[in-house]
Amino acid sequence: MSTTDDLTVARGIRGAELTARAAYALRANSAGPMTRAAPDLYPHQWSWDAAFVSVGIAHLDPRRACAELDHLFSGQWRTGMLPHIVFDPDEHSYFPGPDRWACDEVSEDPPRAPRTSGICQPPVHALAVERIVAIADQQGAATSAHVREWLPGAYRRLLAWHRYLARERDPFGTGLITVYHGWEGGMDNSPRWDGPYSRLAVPADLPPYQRRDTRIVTDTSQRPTRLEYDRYLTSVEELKAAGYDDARIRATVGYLTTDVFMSAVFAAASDALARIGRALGADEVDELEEHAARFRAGVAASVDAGLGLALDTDLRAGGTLPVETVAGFAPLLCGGLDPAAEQAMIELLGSERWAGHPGLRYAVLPTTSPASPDFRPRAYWRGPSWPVINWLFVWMLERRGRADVAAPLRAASLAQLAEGSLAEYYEPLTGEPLGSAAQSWTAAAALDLLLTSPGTPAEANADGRRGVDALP
Ligand code: 2M8
Repeated sequence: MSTTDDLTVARGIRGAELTARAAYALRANSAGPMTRAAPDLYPHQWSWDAAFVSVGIAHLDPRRACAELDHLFSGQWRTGMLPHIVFDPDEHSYFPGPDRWACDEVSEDPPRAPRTSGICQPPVHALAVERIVAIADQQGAATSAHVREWLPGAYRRLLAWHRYLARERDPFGTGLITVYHGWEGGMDNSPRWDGPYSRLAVPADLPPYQRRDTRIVTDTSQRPTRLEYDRYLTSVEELKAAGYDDARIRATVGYLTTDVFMSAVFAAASDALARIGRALGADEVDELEEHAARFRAGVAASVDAGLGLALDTDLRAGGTLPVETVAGFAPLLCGGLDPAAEQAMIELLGSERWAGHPGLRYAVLPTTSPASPDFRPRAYWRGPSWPVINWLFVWMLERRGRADVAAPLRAASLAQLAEGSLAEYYEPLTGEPLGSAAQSWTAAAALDLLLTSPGTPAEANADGRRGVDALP
């Protein structure tokens, strides 16, 4: 691992100062054993945020990184699902909170405490655990031993989570994850979901509600609209009516899609979990490798020849959702394309429709192509560039041996972050920070990009062995 001092020399005061700010933000957002996703806007623990955050924290204190994930695991349902939010019982400033979800009133599956939401998010957790092991291995024998002791328990939790996804979210073996709510894929108001949500009728008797997010981000152009929230809450009521039971949900709810980005994350995470399992001498390695192969193939088969991007499917109306969003690059996260198709996708990524668009302030991936009619540069997941997403692409591309493709994204991401506020997302044409400042996963992205060397396969130790493979 590079040290902050090396970075000071290599990059000037900016790198050192950004490192310090990111470390400070993670510490300041810490609420006991968990980290708030953002100081005010998101005062609870979100699932995929926690995984990213745990990697950032690992650079500072790998034991605390393990505790972060243990807190998330304490919310795991008996189905194996890791819920998208684990609520802090002392916090009441976020909507929808646990009373609106009412999971423990309608289902026996969630734990009695902590209270949680009733949906899930992209399964980046095994990827994070693999990184934590690698980072801890570089921080001395005692730290490494602590994480190794923790690893078998984490592996069992992750195994249950992966089995839940493979069983309940892909019951017909298509290699694509089914999602029940636009919040599950994490890109809430992405134009990917406009079609399916437009077909969801908001009932006249939707229980009234008061949003809290627009009290914190008062420029409403940066947040989802009222109609979008009505639809999100309609979905929640339908899920609740189905008792959060997967079979009943699949049979009854009005909004149901596949998610190619989440599927690619699952394929890559299944590779990681299989490697962890093998290092631990576990029995489930073949099963995990089967998941990886199945979902890699499902993602690769989703590429639309016309757009050159992988597309989601509307499972209610039928048909693909032809929208140019960053999720379409999903195959680059997990592999599976033949070399010519992968090369074509890489060229598209650098082209004027994407990171090479001449109007971009920084040559990072925005969430929607600036050349698309769906592009809205301030509107949350409809156009802004998200550091955490660019970090994930850098990380996965480097892991897949494509440091050449990752390098410009890495450099441009750091240039964007040098602005210093660690924003949730950025206006891609101007570089203006938007959403929450001091967002935890942005701090984690900054730390990891600053403290790993460009092009170094993220899980490789100094001797070239992968972290988990180096376990006894
Ligand atoms: C955003 O989503 C939450 C709902 O889950 C919200 O807007 O209230 C998304 O960016 C999501 O991906 C993220 O995990 C969450 C916390 O950062 O915020």
